Amino acid sequence: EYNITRPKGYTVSYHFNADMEPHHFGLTHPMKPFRLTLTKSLVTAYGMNFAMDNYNTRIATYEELNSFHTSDYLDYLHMAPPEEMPRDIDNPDKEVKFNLGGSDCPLFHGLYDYCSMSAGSSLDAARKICNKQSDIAIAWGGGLHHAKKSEASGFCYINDIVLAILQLLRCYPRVLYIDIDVHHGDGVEEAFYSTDRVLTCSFHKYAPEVFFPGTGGLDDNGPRSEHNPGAHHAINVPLNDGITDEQYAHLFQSIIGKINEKFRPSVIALQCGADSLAGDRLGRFNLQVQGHGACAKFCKTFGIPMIMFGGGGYTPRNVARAWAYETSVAIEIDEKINKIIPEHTPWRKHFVHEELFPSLEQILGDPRVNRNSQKRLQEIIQHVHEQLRFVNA
Ligand code: TV1
Ligand code: CA
Ligand code: ZN
Repeated sequence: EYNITRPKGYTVSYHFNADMEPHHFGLTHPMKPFRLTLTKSLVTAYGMNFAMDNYNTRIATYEELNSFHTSDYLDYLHMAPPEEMPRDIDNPDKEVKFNLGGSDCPLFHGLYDYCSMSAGSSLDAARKICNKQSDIAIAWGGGLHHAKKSEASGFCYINDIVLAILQLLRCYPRVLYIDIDVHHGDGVEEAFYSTDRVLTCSFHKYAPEVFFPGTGGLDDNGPRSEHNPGAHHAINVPLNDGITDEQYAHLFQSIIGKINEKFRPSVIALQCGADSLAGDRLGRFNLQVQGHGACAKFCKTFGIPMIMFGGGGYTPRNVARAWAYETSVAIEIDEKINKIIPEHTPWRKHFVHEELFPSLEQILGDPRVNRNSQKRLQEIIQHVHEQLRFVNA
């Protein structure tokens, strides 16, 4: 309909598993797997599928999950009875130990399959990048950055990002991990504390005690022992409520631009958590679809391979908008889509009475009071640039 053609000179792949959608964390739980289907239908409504290689992804194997997660954790994740079943009297303290069950990480029916599907998508994406069969691989079903090797945390059970990066490390010398979810990417950061082959950089709302997970201060750069080659390779950008597109773009470009110069990554892993958008049920920022998408757009200018993962995002229609827009950035039709919009709004098929990219006013949620002063943001940039003196490719 919009005559969408493949980008010239590079390949984009889209990794999707339709069987993730029927899984439910619970009626009131903020994580809604149907946002993945919503995104896919929007991408298809624009004909963007014609510009990409589309893969139905497989389930990750136990052995693959085991490349990061411990066997005792995986075994319990596999056999734990769903919440509504009687508790297993032989394993009274395992659920506490592994942080399974309870409100954030409930034990729902089909949980292990759901986790294996999310990980399978991210692993497929990583393999396509390794094989050079794809230059930008999209895995919106992944991005579950809080999971630890033997612990579930913050809606995340299996850390698909860590698994994917471990794959990338087999074929590329240096991986840059960037995390624009409103929460701190603690699980990925911690997994690579001891290597200088992965540099992690998370932008997030930071208010210890008040906002999850409470880590990721400006001075948190991982264990700083003399013998740790990974020292200084964890960068954190702590932010306050209400940050705007303009401020975020400035921060992102000066920090990621500098990291690119110093670290010289061979590949980028970008976690695109959409809970940093305005109007998110859990988030606190004021980013619009364009401001969020500008991060992917900037990363793309480096001309190195990239995986784009999903992550958080709790206002499903906005998640679909952001990830569909970021898909259009990957195939370089974002300008075209923006021009077409005034005449055709296929979005209406899905979201009656709402338009996607009005050019002037902001559309997502009510703006929050901006608690980020220019002075503070300048200090953050300065601080990060100083830290990067210790980083060399
Ligand atoms: C069930 C029903 C669970 C309603 C959880 C918000 C709910 C939250 C719910 C919720 C909620 C959190 C904590 C407190 C730690 C707990 C995918 C000491 C309205 C990547 C994970 C946030 C974010 C976890 C995940 C956080 C991601 N916030 N309603 N739970 N305890 N947990 O604060 O980074 O986006 O909120
Ligand atoms: Ca983040
Ligand atoms: Zn989040």
